[in-house]
Amino acid sequence: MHPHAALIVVDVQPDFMPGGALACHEGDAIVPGIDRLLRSRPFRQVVATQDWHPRGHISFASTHAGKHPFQQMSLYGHLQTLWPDHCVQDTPGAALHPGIDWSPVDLILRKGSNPGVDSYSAFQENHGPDGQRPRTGLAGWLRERDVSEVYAVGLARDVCVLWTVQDALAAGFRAHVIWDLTRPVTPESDAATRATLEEWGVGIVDSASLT
Ligand code: VGL
Ligand code: ZN
Repeated sequence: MHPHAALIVVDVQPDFMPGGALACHEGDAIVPGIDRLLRSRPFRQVVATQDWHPRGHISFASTHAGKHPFQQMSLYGHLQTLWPDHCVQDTPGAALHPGIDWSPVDLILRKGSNPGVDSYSAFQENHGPDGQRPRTGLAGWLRERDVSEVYAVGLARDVCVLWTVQDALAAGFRAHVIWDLTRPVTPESDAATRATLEEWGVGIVDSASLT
């Protein structure tokens, strides 16, 4: 393992598990592998993100009269997918998944708490009303700790993991996805996700190759 690598564990929360409010396909399958990876801790730093929305969040279909989950709408000039209510602050579905021992995590980053802006990536919020994407400070936090490359696991492969990796690259980090420790909201998107990652120069690796 590269001595300057960090692991980012994205949104491993009950609401993204099968039976949850916004289920990822086979989302639960990644839980034991992430727990094992955290125990062996082959990374300099470990960051976990936690999707953490207030009630009535702008990304919830229920917030918009006549809209349905998974519909898209234009928001501040960008396409916003509308989701079922999920990861509402202080509900059990928003907890960090109880099947993982989170004690090796150095930083837990909550995102999506701005009621009017969605936040997929660990590095930046989605576009806000002023057209900006406010930074979370994670890039600086990692640089201060001599991190130059990141490995991403978690949920969802086609949404928050993908956006996190894209912003990691934009912030100047090398990026890898541990493919077998991610799962998508939309399994049909897998081929496109893989092609996009390859085009960006993101390393696609298997967890077995890390230990
Ligand atoms: C996510 C949709 C909405 C994710 C979060 O974690 O990928 N997707 N909020
Ligand atoms: Zn969300």
